[in-house]
Amino acid sequence: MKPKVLIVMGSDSDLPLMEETGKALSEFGIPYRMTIASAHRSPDLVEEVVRQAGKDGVEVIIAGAGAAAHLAGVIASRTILPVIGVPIDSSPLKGLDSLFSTVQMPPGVPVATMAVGKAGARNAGIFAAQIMARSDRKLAKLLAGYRKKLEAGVRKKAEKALKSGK
Ligand code: RP5
Repeated sequence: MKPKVLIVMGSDSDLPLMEETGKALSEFGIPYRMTIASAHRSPDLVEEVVRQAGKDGVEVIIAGAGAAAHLAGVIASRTILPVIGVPIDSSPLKGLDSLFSTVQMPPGVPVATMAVGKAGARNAGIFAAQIMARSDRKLAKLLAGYRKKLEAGVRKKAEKALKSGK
């Protein structure tokens, strides 16, 4: 199946975290491709990967990077596809650096920045699904069902807490 989402990460050390994004996409049946390209170590490869994504009909690009995390912004500079950034907590600054360098895009070239770390990696997959659901009814239904499941989970926990007096 042709990938609809491209996940790019700055290093193979980001893979365990970015697999969360892949898992979320799979839950909604969205085909994706994952690759590694570094904005500072392999800038030409980043360009190639983005160009190929355009040719392949990819709809959303997700970029995860740690430290001075300029990957999502560099990718966004090369495409008008929506780019979702995941700041990774891989450096001694525990992701505060990645958050700032991903979120703080100057006007003109936006990056939709997620939370730092695992939550952000999962949310990136869900957010990509939400973007694509604008033109995909089946996907919109799946997302609505997912939200219902989330709510049911909270209601169940609330009931349990009330019963036990916690
Ligand atoms: C960033 O630097 C990567 O996204 C990774 O989070 C971090 C460390 O990379 P490695 O030194 O582990 O390759 O470019």
